[in-house]
Amino acid sequence: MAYSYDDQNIFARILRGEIPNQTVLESEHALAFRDIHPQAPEHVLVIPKGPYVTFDHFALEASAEEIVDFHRLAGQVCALMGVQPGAGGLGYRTISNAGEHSAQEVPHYHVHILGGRPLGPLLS
Ligand code: D5M
Repeated sequence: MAYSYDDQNIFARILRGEIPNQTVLESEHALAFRDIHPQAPEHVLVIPKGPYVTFDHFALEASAEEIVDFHRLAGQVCALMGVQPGAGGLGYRTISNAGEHSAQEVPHYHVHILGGRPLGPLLS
């Protein structure tokens, strides 16, 4: 499957330093920053630095090093937010939208991490 990556998307521009962001954490292969339209007290986006469009694109084509680095950074974001249910926090939700049926706005793979309030059932 050939994925087509638009290098003018807003997250690509953030990665190139062309527009500002509120960085939370950064690693060799990933960046975590605050969502511009937060839907919870804590709402952070985690993106790989490589040109991946969706979860499946990243999971199928990124290197093992990129995949591990990305998930480690996402875990560190949860720890920083203090929301880990196994470590005294009250929990959080991860979401990744892919494609038009999911209303993906930005065509660069990202995981939303939401926390800091009760989030309710996913499909409510
Ligand atoms: O959601 C994309 C998310 O990206 C949406 O919650 C807004 C956020 N967004 C858009 N532009 C920016 C900038 N410049 N900084 C931070 N956050 C941003 P999705 O529907 O999953 O594609």
